[in-house]
Amino acid sequence: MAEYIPSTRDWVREQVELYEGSDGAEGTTLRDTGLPVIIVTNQGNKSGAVRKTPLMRVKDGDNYVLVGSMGGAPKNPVWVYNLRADGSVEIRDQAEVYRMQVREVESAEERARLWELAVAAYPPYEEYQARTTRQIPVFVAEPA
Ligand code: F42
Repeated sequence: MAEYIPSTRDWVREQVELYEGSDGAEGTTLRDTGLPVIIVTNQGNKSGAVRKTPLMRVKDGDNYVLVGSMGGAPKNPVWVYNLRADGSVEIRDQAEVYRMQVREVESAEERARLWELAVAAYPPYEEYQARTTRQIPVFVAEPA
């Protein structure tokens, strides 16, 4: 089993600890928004270490949509490069943990449909896209 390297950001690391430590009973929403969050566990593409990233929960049937928004920052979050390199992940949604395969959404049509779902689940995504010139990457995680 590879070593787990927690996020360098306190609030992110603490959310992962609370969420996983309570088996998905606590820490499952984004701060006081009440909106649900999932935890994506994957491998770092350089370190090979286990990485855990909380993301907003956007569902499309049995699939999850992963949005690399990082608050509209100019650069992609690092996890985007990890998932491009290796799409094999585990997704925790409250008490359930699923093995999933992630692919980046390439077609404009599919992206438009999933982006709409994402904004419906978490409206600030729209503002984040307006804040940056990069196109925010969108991934879909499907049951492995
Ligand atoms: N971020 C989003 O982009 N979208 C969301 O919907 C979202 C929701 C959300 C909800 C709750 C919450 O607590 C956080 C949320 N975040 C959301 C923030 C998200 O969890 C990440 O913190 C954020 O996207 C930044 O991701 P990051 O991968 O850039 O993380 C940074 C801060 C980080 O900790 N990086 C590590 C580090 O040490 O700097 C990761 C390093 C890493 O993965 N290294 C790779 C390796 O091999 O191990 C190498 C990578 C390379 O290619 O260089």
